Amino acid sequence: MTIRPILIHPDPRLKKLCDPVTELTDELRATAADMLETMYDAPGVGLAAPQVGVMQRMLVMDCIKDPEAKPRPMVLINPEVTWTSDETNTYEEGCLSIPEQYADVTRPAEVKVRWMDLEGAAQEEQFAGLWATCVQHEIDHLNGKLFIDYLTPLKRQLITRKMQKLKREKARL
Ligand code: K1U
Ligand code: ZN
Repeated sequence: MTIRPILIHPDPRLKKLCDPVTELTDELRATAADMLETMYDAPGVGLAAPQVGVMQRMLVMDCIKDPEAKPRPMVLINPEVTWTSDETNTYEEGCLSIPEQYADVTRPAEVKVRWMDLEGAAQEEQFAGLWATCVQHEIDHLNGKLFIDYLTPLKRQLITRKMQKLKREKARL
């Protein structure tokens, strides 16, 4: 398994609609394993394939934050939201592609999601709490949407300028 570099905003790949997965290949399984390792290393609770430059509809997540608890690594292929609650929840979100920037985002508090697992079996589950926020944040990535797209144009521009500066500084090292 390999820790892959995470793309930093702004990057055109983070704004693109990802393609559905049509075949469960060994390459896709290796990508999923690398994504989980990359997510745990970051550390993060989720990661979407485009964040590592893979333009396919796959995400990983594990929102068990307690280091004493058993981890629950999940791989979701072609995920689809099939139901959203009317109740909403506001969470101060961050993003591994927008390091050290956080902002409140309001989303449905609970969602039901259908996906295919790495064995090709259909799965459906209702998520709440951090799991619900995370899965929606990751599905947004597959649609080329970032959490800053929920902010005002001014706030989004401020964060984008900070990221451009960070990328220039990193390139100079
Ligand atoms: O997609 C990403 O960039 C990962 C992101 C997912 C996310 C989950 C929930 C709310 C917003 C964004 C993160 O994992 S940000 C890091 C994070 O939330 C975290 C990191 C370590 C421990 C606990 C949480
Ligand atoms: Zn993100």
